[in-house]
Amino acid sequence: MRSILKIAFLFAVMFSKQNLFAQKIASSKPNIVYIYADDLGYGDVSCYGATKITTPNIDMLASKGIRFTNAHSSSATCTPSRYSFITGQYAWRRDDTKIAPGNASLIIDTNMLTLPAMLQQQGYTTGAVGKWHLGLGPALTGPDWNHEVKPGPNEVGFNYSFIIPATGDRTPCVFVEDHHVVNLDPRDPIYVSYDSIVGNDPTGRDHPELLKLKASHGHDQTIVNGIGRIGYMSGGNSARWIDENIADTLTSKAKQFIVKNKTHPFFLYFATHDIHVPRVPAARFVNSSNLGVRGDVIKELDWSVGAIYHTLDSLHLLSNTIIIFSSDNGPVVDDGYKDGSVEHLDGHKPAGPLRGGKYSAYDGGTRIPFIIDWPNNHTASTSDALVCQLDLFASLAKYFNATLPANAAPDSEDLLSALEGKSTQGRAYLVEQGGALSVTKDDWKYIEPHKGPKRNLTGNELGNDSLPQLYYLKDDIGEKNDLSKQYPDKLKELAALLKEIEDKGGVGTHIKLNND
Ligand code: NG6
Ligand code: CA
Repeated sequence: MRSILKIAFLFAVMFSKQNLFAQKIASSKPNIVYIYADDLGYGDVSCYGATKITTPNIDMLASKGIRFTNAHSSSATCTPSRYSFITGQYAWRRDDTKIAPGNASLIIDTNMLTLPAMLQQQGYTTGAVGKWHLGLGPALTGPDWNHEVKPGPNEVGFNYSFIIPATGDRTPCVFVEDHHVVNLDPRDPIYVSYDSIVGNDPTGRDHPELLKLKASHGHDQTIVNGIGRIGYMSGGNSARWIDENIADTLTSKAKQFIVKNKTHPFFLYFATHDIHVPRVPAARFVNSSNLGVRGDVIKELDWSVGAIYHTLDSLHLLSNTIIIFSSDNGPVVDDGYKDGSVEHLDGHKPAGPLRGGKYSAYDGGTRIPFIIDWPNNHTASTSDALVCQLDLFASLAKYFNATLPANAAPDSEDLLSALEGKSTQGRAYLVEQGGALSVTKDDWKYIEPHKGPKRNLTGNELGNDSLPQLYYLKDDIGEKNDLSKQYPDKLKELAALLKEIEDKGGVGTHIKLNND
């Protein structure tokens, strides 16, 4: 009897050890879900202080995770921010990373080690669902919409992709899944041009009477689904998206990716179309907020976040998944369509206390909501550490104790301790990109002189000035008091720092490729 008990005891120990071992493997390779909203501002969600709108699902992430108050996208527009996130390199180091047209060639070098490719090396299955906006197709010719659309996400580290090629307001208005336009009828090929009209589709310029959404600026080329776009297209009629269904389509593709990959580590890059223009929510979100259509698409975005969260929950994956929520740049209200957002603001401040928004060198351009919900963390915390989305590359490499090649992710810094909430120490300094570049260090912010206009055509403040500007963010988060005259030495010091960073060509953590 004794020996039977002994054997039973030994078995129990072995199994619990094995169990622990299994758990350890699981937690050293947690799933990573990166939810990347578009044009969502620092003040647009209730956990960052919005009072005229509630975002319960985004707030739920914050209630279990770390909410960063001084986190930045690398740029105040989409293409450069996404480029930096995926490559770990400041986009302004290259001059071809500005807002990309819908027929741009892939701007990421396929020989570069990207964040998703690094995760593939760690055994992850990687998927990109949603807005791409980093170009597609070979350098000289651009994308071939009617055959294989490549190179693209699948050539720079994603095993699976289901994407909006550029933006919701740019042609072609079709989804591309793993190299192919979804639902394309080969008898109705797609042609796209950003120079001259193609085919016979009406344009917003010539047929404004056909528009269900009028433009306030631009957006007067081919009409698709009653909306004038940037760029011309013809053909591909069976493949054209219906704007009202975009959030449902993307959310369901993201859910499918999670379900399909639930048994091994996965990385999901879920880049929503919300809340970019054209703002066209599904019928059930129309009037779901009190802030007009811009509020309604915030509600739709919040629903998408909840849908992803509940999918993970139903598959019992929450205890082994890192969920990160952020936005690619600051907010904009009028971004080229007369959709009533300006009229319905009702005192809501999309950038919260910050000055400027999308396109701006002021902090409203790049300081964005950034929440990390680590597995098995059940309390809310806040971090004021200065962090940037481009730091996730080196920080995740550190998480795996992986070493990167010397030339990989040159501007990404290992801030793992800060991102885990174990340290309050963020970056020593960060370069932010509006039109002008700026550098922030020890709460001082220097904005380089820039000849561009003070406001763009839709009235958004750009932060440009022919003279250099200096602000002390600790006392003046709204960048109201330019201290450049009072603190000439500080101005000089930061101007020199910015130049040094520009000249250096990347100062990130240089770690090598293999696991230690
Ligand atoms: C601007 C568009 C704007 C938006 C932006 C890109 C006009 C007047 N404005 O040129 O609507 O598409 O480009 O936004 O056409 S981003 O979030 O993808 O960077
Ligand atoms: Ca954007």
